[in-house]
Amino acid sequence: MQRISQKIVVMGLGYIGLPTASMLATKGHQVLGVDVNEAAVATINSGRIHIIEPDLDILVRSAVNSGNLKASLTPEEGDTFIIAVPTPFMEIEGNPKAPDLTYVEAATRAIVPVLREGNLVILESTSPVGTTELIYKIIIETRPELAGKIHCAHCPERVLPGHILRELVDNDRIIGGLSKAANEQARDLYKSFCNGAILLTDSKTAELSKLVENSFRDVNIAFANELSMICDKLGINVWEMISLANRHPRVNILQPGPGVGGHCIAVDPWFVVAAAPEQARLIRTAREVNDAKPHWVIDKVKAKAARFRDPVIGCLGLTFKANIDDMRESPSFDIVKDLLGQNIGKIMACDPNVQASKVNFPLFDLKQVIKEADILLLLVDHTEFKDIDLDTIKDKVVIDTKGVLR
Ligand code: SAJ
Repeated sequence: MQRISQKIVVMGLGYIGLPTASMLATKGHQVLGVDVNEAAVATINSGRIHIIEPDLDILVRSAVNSGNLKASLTPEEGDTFIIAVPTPFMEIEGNPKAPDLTYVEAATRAIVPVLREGNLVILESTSPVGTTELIYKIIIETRPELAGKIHCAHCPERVLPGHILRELVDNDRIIGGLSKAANEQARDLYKSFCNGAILLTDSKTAELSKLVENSFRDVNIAFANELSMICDKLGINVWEMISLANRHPRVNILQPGPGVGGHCIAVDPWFVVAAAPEQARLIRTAREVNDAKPHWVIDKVKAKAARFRDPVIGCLGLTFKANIDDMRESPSFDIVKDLLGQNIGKIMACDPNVQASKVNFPLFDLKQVIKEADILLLLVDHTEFKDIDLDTIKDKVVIDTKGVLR
């Protein structure tokens, strides 16, 4: 491990920026975390956190208490700048799923005035191919005297929400620099906290490999979701069938669900499609299959509800995956919202991880839902739902999108 202390400015204090900034601070670097959210800046400066992630509160507290981590609304001079801001999609020129680089561009423009010769600018945000070059261009347009004297690299984040701190240290990292010097400087920085291999390449290869990792997972989940619909048509238990097929030494099918959520896997494949629409046919189709799955689930519920006079429909889960509180791009949340507008019966939504103030419809306690529901729709495999006593629901119609109530 290298232990050369640096002054590091981290732009964006969300699910990636905050853990990275805190990790660097606890390794002895002087870190300034910058965010546009005033409340988040104040919370972090008081040693607390504004997002939910296991053990992050402890890491942030220790980083702030050590004096090595400070949060601010504006950047200052430093040695290295890390950009970790969102890259969602938006409608641009008729393409409804085009990459939105507004935040990356704004973060870059914010650091331009404080950059110095020899600085390293690292883009961690998942980005379309060519974004690292774009950052360099933006810098040089305003500060032409820095041409050839600023180093830029893409180092895509690859951590899994729920396991961020462990994966931040253990995962291999890809670094794609615009120059050899950029690669070497970035490698030395990541070596200060990363136990995984550090793999050097060029910026475009690094950008595409990150997008492809998430597209790979999306395509494989689409395969599982397609199988769930085929099995439903043929009257076959998809969970049993997949577990049997997976006993083949070279088969590893993922699990079906109500659709694909989160801010990464449901988004990043579109960046590949936007860059090569004619070639990315499988990647586009996988997105379409996964995006269609919530509608298939809604139709299932409507068909079952039609058999009752005034059905009570218990919906278990709102988040985009198990044991987190994150509802971004969550198919479960979208399904519940849709059912609430359908006038097909009483909808009782339940999620032990979601605070009532975070949604604009009533939430019910699990026990009450189990007692009152005619139809139980399981949408998220939270631990609390896995622990449901099957005897208590044996008289109900169960639509189990995650295969846990078996
Ligand atoms: N899902 C399924 N079936 C499965 C696995 C997942 O339906 O067998 C669904 C989940 O329920 C969820 C969605 O897919 O709705 C995505 O969940 P996830 O756990 O697969 O991934 P994320 O979005 O939490 O994190 C991903 C990770 N990428 C890969 O595993 C290739 C993570 O390593 C990335 O850092 C992260 O995206 C990111 O930030 O890009």
